[in-house]
Amino acid sequence: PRPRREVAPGAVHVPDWLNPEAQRELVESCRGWRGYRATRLPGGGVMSVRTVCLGWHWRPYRYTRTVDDGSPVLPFPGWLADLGRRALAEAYGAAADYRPDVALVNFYDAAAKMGQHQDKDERALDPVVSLSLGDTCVFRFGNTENRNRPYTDVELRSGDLFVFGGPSRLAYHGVPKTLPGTAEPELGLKGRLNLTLRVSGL
Ligand code: MD5
Ligand code: FE
Repeated sequence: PRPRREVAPGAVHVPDWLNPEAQRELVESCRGWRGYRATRLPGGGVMSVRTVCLGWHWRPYRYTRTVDDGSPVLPFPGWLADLGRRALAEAYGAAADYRPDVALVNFYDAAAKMGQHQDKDERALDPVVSLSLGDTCVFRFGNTENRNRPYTDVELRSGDLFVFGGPSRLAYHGVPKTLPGTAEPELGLKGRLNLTLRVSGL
């Protein structure tokens, strides 16, 4: 990987953390998880990303044990928790007692984006581990007060790791756009996948 960069206290970007083979394997795992769906928002909107959840099902304001159609949530694999611990060690430079039990896997097609929001549906404030695959995106890392300026735009590329902890855990953030066609053809992914590993506290 290239050197880690602390974008804000507790927010660490490690470009190029996953090598091409590890990226291909993770894309294959994402393909195997079935049931990607657009999440409906309480205000009547529908998110443009398609999501599949592991461990717990996320819907705005809460985590549930079952998917909305009543089917069980896919399991959170042990190897993914191990990857999360390695990610934390890499970002913070210290072995970590980190036990993620939820993953949100988001697929972005060329038109998808994610508005500025806080991730505060988790009952625990452990760090969030974010892994990016496929097309590059513009990631907007903001402040803890509101969804407007000041913010910093960071390009996240395939293989990049980002860890959000400490004072950055509740920062507003979003994805104003992806850059279609920027993925390496060898990856075999059209669009962008982002995995976030979280501790539900449930
Ligand atoms: C993405 N996904 O690139 C982002 C990466 C989401 C989401 O935002 O909710 O699925 S995760 C970014 C994140 C998580 C927790 C805290 C902060 C950022 N932060 O403090 O900026 O698709
Ligand atoms: Fe988020």
